[in-house]
Amino acid sequence: MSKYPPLRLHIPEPSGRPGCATDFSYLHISPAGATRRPDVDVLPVDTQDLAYQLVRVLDEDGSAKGPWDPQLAPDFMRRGLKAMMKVRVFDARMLIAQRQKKLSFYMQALGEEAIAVAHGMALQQGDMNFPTYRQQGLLLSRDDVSMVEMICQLLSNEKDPIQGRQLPVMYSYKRAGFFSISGNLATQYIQAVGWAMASAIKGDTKIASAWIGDGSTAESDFATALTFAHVYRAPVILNVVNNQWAISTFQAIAGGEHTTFAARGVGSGIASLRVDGNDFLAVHAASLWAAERARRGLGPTLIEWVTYRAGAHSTSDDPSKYRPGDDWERFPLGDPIERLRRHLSLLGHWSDEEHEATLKALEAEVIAAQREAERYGSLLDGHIPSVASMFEGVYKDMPEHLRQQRQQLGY
Ligand SMILES: Cc1ncc(C[n+]2csc(CCOP(=O)(O)OP(=O)(O)O)c2C)c(N)n1
Ligand SMILES: [Mg+2]
Repeated sequence: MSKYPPLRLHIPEPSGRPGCATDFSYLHISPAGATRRPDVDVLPVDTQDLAYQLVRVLDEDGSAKGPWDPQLAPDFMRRGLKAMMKVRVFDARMLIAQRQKKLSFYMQALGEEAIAVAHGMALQQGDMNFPTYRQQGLLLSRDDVSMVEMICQLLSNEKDPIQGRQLPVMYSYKRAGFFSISGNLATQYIQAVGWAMASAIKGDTKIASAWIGDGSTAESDFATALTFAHVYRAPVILNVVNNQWAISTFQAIAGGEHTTFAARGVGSGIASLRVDGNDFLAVHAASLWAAERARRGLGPTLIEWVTYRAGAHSTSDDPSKYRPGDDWERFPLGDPIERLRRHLSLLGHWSDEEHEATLKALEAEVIAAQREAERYGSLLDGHIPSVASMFEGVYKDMPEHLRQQRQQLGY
């Protein structure tokens, strides 16, 4: 007989269930302004404490505090606020279009808008993001990406730039620093590191930005990417968007319980930060810090963005089955749009009237873009790319067996 009791497997559980409030104390939220800001040439090992704290700038009352305040010009912040509002309006409208069966599938970034928008605004032309499906803010915050074209991709219509070969939301914009989204989670993380290594091998000045969700860090590609990034000091930013959920699976199942995702970076020899992802100023400041490290050849930075996926995982998901309905309202980091709005209002650079007018203008802009995109068809009217296009884009010279198959289809 063993002197020990029988072993038991520990199964992490979310701290809230439908009808029962979540105790968010597990997030260990530090006050705004409390976390130190080291120089960009800090050694990875000396960021250990930062991997367990939270970089925050915006206080509850809307004031900016502490060493991470990026001291942004009001116009820049107004641009950021408008871009976040645009993402939210766009998402709401596309969600309705999916319910109307005009598109087959949609994924919102509700509650996470600050991350992609403020990060994208910290990068430079030529840098390359390897995004997941929740970083539409990287595209919608740019002037050189047509909203009409994005909607054509969602509608899988005749003007879909990728001809229906990807799920809706899986955009691809090389010229806008947006690598094709992979439906196979985590694959893009290692590709981003490889792209960054290639940039360094060529002696270029461009950097890569890799994106992954909390749940997907459980994929082995995540660990492989960290090893390569560390060993070759790749000029890459390793973003982990911890929105607490991976469809219906709580982040603790991917290993977030009693530790942080940022700590994975430090453990791999990578400078790491844990940042309030709903704080536009903190996201921008941390992104600039990491971009500067990468560009100066100081190595990769892993950033865990703490946020909350306020909406359903996708249009195929019903979160009321697995979590409390009012979680987002009680989430201690609040709503990213409301927080920047409060800050700008406090500075006298935004008003309720301007907010309402902006919302109206954005709604009109999205509706107009949708109308134009629908002229080229939608799933509802069956105006999808020609079947013949299925045979294009793989082979330079079409092999005989494909030529025959195409002929059999009458093309
Ligand atoms: C390799 C792989 N495994 C599983 C899936 C199915 N899947 C799609 S999204 C998702 C959840 C991902 O969660 P997370 O990484 O936290 O990202 P989030 O959706 O929260 O942004 C899963 C399991 C997939 N697409 N690819
Ligand atoms: Mg997640």
